Parts: sequence; structure tokens; C-alpha cells
Amino acid sequence: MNQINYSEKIPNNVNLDDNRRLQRALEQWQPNYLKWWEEMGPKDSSNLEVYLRTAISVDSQGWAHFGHVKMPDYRWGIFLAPEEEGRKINFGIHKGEDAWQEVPGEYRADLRRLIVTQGDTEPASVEQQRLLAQTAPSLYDRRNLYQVNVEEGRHLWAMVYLLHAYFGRDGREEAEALLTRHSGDPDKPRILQAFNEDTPDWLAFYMFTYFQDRDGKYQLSALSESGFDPLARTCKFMLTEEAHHMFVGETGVTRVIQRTCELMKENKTDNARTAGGIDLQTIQKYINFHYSICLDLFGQEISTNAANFYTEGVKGRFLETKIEDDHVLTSDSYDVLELKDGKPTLVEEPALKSINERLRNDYIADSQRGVDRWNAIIKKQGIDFELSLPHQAFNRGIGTFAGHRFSNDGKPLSEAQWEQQKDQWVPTDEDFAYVASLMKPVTEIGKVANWVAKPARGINNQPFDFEYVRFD
Ligand code: BYC
Ligand code: FE
Ligand code: FE
Repeated sequence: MNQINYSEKIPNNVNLDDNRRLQRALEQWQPNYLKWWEEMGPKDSSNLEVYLRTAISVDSQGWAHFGHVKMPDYRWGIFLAPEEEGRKINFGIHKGEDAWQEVPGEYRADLRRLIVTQGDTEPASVEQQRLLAQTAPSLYDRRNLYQVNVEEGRHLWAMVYLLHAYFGRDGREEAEALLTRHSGDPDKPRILQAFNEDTPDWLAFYMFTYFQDRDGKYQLSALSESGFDPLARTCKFMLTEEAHHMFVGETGVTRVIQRTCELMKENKTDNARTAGGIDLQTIQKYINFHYSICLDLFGQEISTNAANFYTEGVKGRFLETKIEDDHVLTSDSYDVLELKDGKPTLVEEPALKSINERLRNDYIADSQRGVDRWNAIIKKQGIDFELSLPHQAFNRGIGTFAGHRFSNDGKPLSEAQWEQQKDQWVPTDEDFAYVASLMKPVTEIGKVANWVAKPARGINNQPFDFEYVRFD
């Protein structure tokens, strides 16, 4: 069961050949997917051979196989984490009952909505990253970009499988729609705003994989607690892939900071731009932007939707079973940061309605850990500068702070004050133009662009000067 069958048209570990109808439906979706990949996926990649990892089993040990793969021949498939015998629902009003193997009729709409929202983000990210290979700072980076792209493509497959297998005709329609909405399309945009933003350069890509893929980690973790077992198992396996995406982000930003500090010291300057690097102020502005749009991805602070998802047992909290409480939460409270008398203020709220906020807080703490590691690097280099996450209220588009202006440290501002000061907090056109001016592709084996350090190690114990991408 854990072994993946690669002799089939759609590799899978869900015994797809036992269900001809489903197999046929997915085989009909497959060419549409490939057409989308060709048109909206990584540009001009179809003739490249890339050193990619492919899942060969879903066990925690040895699931990955590494080898050069011609990009469109990557074997996207359907992989669920192993079934847990006797798994129960661990929260909400069904706590203690057997996990569902089929969709409960009364929760069908909620589950479909969650799966569609999750599924929508996966191809969106591939679309957002479509042009980045053209300016990759090394073959190593280019390979990592492609690895992330094929896995996000597979995550789309994971959600499409659930839609086809468990939601009948409207599931099939939703699966089609996942290929017709597009990132940034004014008529048919992606569902969540952060997935309609541009990812114009590699600093943005590293920030994306650090901050936005981390939202993936937290949302997938919450969904992997679901009482709907196929969803839980799918998300569990997706999480194993997510770790690499966040690694690309964290080490990417680390390498930029490392190089910036080196350039500042070598050239005895406070401004890395004069030495062809990305200055720390610009890095801070990118953090401010990406972090704040990702906080929106957790939804409203006070959410009846989230309370319902929890009570029904369809979406849990991060590491639900490790939390020590009753897992029903009807009599618990939670401190939520809200706008009160014009100021961000902690307010005690019912825990059930604060589920989104709690997940956001878990995310904030996790995001901070990387920032601390980045600061340690700057400090070690003897440079007097500290990066930080902006205040939770800063630049928000969803929730209590949306429609109001705040400084990076959370002080309320008038619209005029914001207009006057925002250039010090979010990247300006000039900042983008400067970073863009550095984005020259490096395609020589073992070489890296001047603005970023080489990684500490290569992929799968290969050296940095390995042919991670072969051009024909
Ligand atoms: N943008 O009660 P609320 C990933 C809407 S990333 C636009 O708070 P809820 C990945 C909301 O739809 C992980 N609209 O909503 C990363 C609702 O609309 P209606 C993606 C938003 O449902 C990198 C209204 O506001 N997975 O995997 O509790 C690369 C009320 O809001 C937004 C998931 O998100 C927004 N940001 O919370 C590749 C998991 N936020 O009903 C991949 C599935 C809220 O009034 N999704 N609204 O019309 C969910 O769990 C929930 O839908 C959300 C929203 C947490 C996103
Ligand atoms: Fe994903
Ligand atoms: Fe990801």
C-alpha cells in the first residue's frame, strides 16, 4: 500500500485501477493539467533535464528518489500517507467517533470549500513563479525552483483526487475551475489575495517560500487533523514536501543576508547597494510586505466559519492532539488582538471563534524563529542592524485591521501619514527596479550571482558544482 505504482498512467497508492470510473475521470483531467502546465507553468522548461526528487513510497524513510528528469515527464501522482488503524476524530462534537472514510452529507459543502481553497493556492504559486527560472542566480537555485513547482503541481493533484473521488459532479466541476482561475487575472483571480500578487525577483521568491509556504505548513497541519480521513492522509504526505519549500526560503534569505554582510565588510560601506548587493533595509521591506500579506491568509480574527469547521470536526488546530484541553472548546476563551478605540488591543474572546487567530499566532512564532537566526548571522558579522517582523496590524487586508493604517510597529496612522511614510516600510518602485537590475541569470555550473552566497551544501549530498539542470 505504501509503495507507489509507477507503471500506471497516474502513479498512485490509492488502488486507482480498482475504480475504473474514477481512473477514467482523472485521466480526462490529466491532459488539461498538462496543457495548463505548458501554458502557465515554468516557462521554457520542457526541454530541460532537472535533478529532481520523486516520491517512490510514502514511508517516512526513503520516500525520495533523485535523478535527472525531463520536466514535463515528471510523474505527478496521488499519494496518501499510510492509513492509521482505528483512527478517531479528535475534536469537536464528533470527538471519539471513528474518522470518516466518506464525506458526511451535512459537511459536504464545508469540506468542498476547504479543499477547493487549498487546491487553488497550489497552481496559483506555480503561476506566480512562472518567469523566475529566467533569472535564477545559479543552477542549484533553478533546480530548487523547479522542484518546488512540480511539487505544488502534485499538491493540486492531491486536491483534485479528493474532489473527483468524493464530491461527484460538482467535484469534477471544481477540478476544472482550478485550472481556469489564474493568479492576478482581473476576471478570474485566485481565491486568496496573496496568491494574486507578483513574485518578480528571487528575493521575493525566497520570501515567498519562507512566508507563504509556511502558511501552507500551518493550514495543511490543521487539515491533517481532519475527521475526514482521506483529507488528513493527503495533507500529511503533502507536509513532507512542504519542508523543502520552506528550506529553500529560509536558506535563500540566509544566503542573501550572508552575501550582503560580506559585501558591506569587504567594501567598508553601510550600503550594500554600492557594492552590488541587496541592502538590509530592502530585505526588511520585503519581509514587511510578504509577512503582512501572509497574515491575511489565516482569515478573520473572529470567524464563525472557523468555529463551525472545528465543531464539525473537519479542520482542527496545529498539532491538535498535543494540546491539553477538552478539544471541544465551548467554554474556553482566547486572547485576540483587535482594533479597539483605534488601537490594537488584546480582547478575551470565545476560543471557538478564535481558531483562525490561534493558528496565525502559531505561525507568527514560527516565522520569528527564522528572523532570529538571520539576526544572529548579521551580529556575527559585526554589523549593527536588526531585522524584525512588522506589527500584526501593519498593511493588513483581511480582518479587524483591514482598511486602517499602522506603522511597522503598530501605531495608528492617518491615510496622509501612511502615504508620507510608507516608502520606508514597503518596497518602492525604485527598490524593485534595483533588485530587478541584479537579476541576471547564471547558468554556468558551480557559479553563483554576486548578490547571494553559495549554499552551505548541495542537494542530496551532491556538490554545489553539480549539473543540477541540463540544457540540451
Ligand atoms: N483572501 O471567516 P473567515 C498553501 C474570506 S497556503 C480572500 O475568516 P475562513 C501554499 C473568506 O473566504 C495554504 N478572502 O474565513 C503556499 C470568507 O468569505 P465569505 C492554503 C478571504 O474560511 C505556498 C470571509 O473572508 N490553504 O498551501 O475561516 C505555495 C470571512 O472570513 C481571505 C488554506 O487556506 C483571504 N486571505 O478562513 C503553494 C486552507 N481570508 O464566506 C501553496 C483552506 C478570508 O464571507 N482554507 N477570506 O464569502 C481555509 O481554511 C479558510 O478558507 C481560510 C479563511 C483560513 C483561508
Ligand atoms: Fe503546496
Ligand atoms: Fe509549498
